[in-house]
Amino acid sequence: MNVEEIDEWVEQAFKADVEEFSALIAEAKELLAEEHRFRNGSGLVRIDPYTVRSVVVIGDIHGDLESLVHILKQREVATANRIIFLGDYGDRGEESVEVYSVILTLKMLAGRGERVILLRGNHEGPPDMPFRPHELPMFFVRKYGERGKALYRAVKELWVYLPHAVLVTGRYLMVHGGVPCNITSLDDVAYAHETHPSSSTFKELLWSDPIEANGCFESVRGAGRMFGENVTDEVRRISGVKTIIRSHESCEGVAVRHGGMVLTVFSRKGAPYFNNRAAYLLLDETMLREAKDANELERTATRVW
Ligand SMILES: [Mn+2]
Repeated sequence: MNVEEIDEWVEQAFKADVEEFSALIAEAKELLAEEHRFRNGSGLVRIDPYTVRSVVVIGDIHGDLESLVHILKQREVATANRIIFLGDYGDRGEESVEVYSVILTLKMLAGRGERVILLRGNHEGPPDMPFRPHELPMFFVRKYGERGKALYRAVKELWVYLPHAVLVTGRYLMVHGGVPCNITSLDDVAYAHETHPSSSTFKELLWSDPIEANGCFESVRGAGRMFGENVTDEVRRISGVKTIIRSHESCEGVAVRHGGMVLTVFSRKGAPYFNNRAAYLLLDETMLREAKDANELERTATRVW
C-alpha cells in the first residue's frame, strides 16, 4: 500500500453507499471466518519470530481516523510483514464508521494468511459484556439513516471471528486488556471465548488493567480485574514470553508497567481522552529475535504526533 492508495480508501470510506459498505463487510466476514476455521476456532494467533522480518503493533483507535491514516502512511508500516491491531476500533471518535471501512479494506487487501490481525477489544466483545457509551450504532444511523442499523448489525457479526491474542513465540504476548488471574496453560487463553461466561478469563483478557501491586483486585471499570505484578510474571512463565503488550488504557502513546513486564500502546488521541500523543510499535528483526522488555520497547516506539 502507498500513500495514494490509502487516500483512496479514506475517500471511499466517506462516500461509500449502503450497498458498497455492506459488500465490504460481507467479504471481510468471509475472510475472517475462514481464518477462524484455519485456527480451528482458537482465538490465539501464533507468530514465529524467525519467519517474519517486521511486525507493527497498533493500539486502540476508537474512531480516530486521522491517527489511523497517519500511522498507515508510514513506510515501515506499509512494508511490515504483519500489522496487529489490539482492538477497540469504533466508539468515542466521530469517524468510527470510516475507521471500520479503512480497517476492513486493509484487511481485505492483505488477503489470506493473517498478515493483518484484528484483535478483539472490549468494544468488540460478546453481547453479555456491555459497555458504555456505545456510540457506533448511532454513528451508523447518523450516516446511513435507518439502513445504518443493518450495517451495524453486520459489523457486529464480524466480532465473533476476531482472535483475541497474539503470541510471538518466546517473546511477546499481545491482548487488548490484560492477563487473567487464574490460568494454567496457553490453551486457557486460546479458547477463552469458548469457556466464557463460566470462566472469567475472556472478560479479563478484554477488560483488565495492570495495577502496581501483587494479587488481583476488583476493577473500577465494573468488568475485568486489576492484575498485579505477580500475575503478569506467572502468565509470562505459562506462555514463555518476556513481555505483555496491551492497549485499553489511554496514555501518552506508550506506558511501561510492572517493572518493564507490561507495555501499554495507545494509538489514538484527542477527546474524550486527554492524551496528546499516540504511538505504535515496530518490532524489527532484532526485536523479534531478542525478547525485549517494555522499557526497551518504549524507547523504540514511534510517537505519531
Ligand atoms: Mn478497551
